[in-house]
Order: sequence, then structure tokens, then C-alpha cells
Amino acid sequence: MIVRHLEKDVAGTAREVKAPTFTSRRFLLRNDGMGFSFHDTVLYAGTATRIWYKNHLEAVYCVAGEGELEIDGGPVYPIRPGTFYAVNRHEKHELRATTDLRMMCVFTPALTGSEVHDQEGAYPLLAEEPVAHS
Ligand code: 9YT
Repeated sequence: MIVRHLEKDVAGTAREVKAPTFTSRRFLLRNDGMGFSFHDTVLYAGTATRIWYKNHLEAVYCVAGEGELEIDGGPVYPIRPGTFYAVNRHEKHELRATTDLRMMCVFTPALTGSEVHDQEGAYPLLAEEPVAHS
């Protein structure tokens, strides 16, 4: 079993990755061997984040805050607590946070930990062997 607490085990450690428009707290990473990574992400109020995950699929569930999701060439969806979306076709999109927006995110393949968005809003595909967890 893996048991972690945000304040005790994630925040302020290498599992917390800060980007210009968000902070990503990564509870599960590739070397946890689950086959996906799990992140508690806070997008900062007043920001817009361009995203294009060429190498990953992502499921997202909003638990706090208000904002908008715009699919390139497609609709704009309001984001509020209870909104779920899955980036199942590598769609280019933009996330706009009206207030701080807290999102629970699952990535497959799992992130290894240190990835930050490149200029296109993608994460690189990094190789790392899973290790057994005690
Ligand atoms: C949905 C979202 O917050 N995307 C941007 C960052 C990503 N969730 C991450 O790296 O945690």
C-alpha cells in the first residue's frame, strides 16, 4: 500500500513541481509502478495555460475553483467543482482559471516526476524503469 499526505509527503519536496501558471503536487509517479501518475494541481487565478499532450492521455476532475476549458477549434466548457474531462485524443486546449482552480489529474503513461510543459504545452516521454515499492 502507498499512503501519502499532501503536507507531509508531497508539498515542498521534489514531488511538487512549480510552473509559471500552476503548481503540480505529484502523489504517484512512474516509479510507484501503478501505470499512471496522479497529481493534485492548482492553476493560479487569472492565468491561461496552453496544453498539447502529444505523448500522454489525461483525466481531470475539478474539486475547487472556477474557470474555462477551450478545445482548439471547438467548444468552450465551464469548469467548476464536479466537472470532469478526459483528454483522450491528444486535443490541443487551453485552461483558463478565473479563481484558483484545483484539479485532480491522472496521466498515462505515468510522469516520472520532473517534467514541465515545453513551449507547446507538452510533457516529454521520459524513460524510467518502474521499481517495486515496499
Ligand atoms: C489539468 C491541469 O491542471 N493541467 C496542467 C498540469 C498538469 N495537471 C500537471 O502536471 O499536474
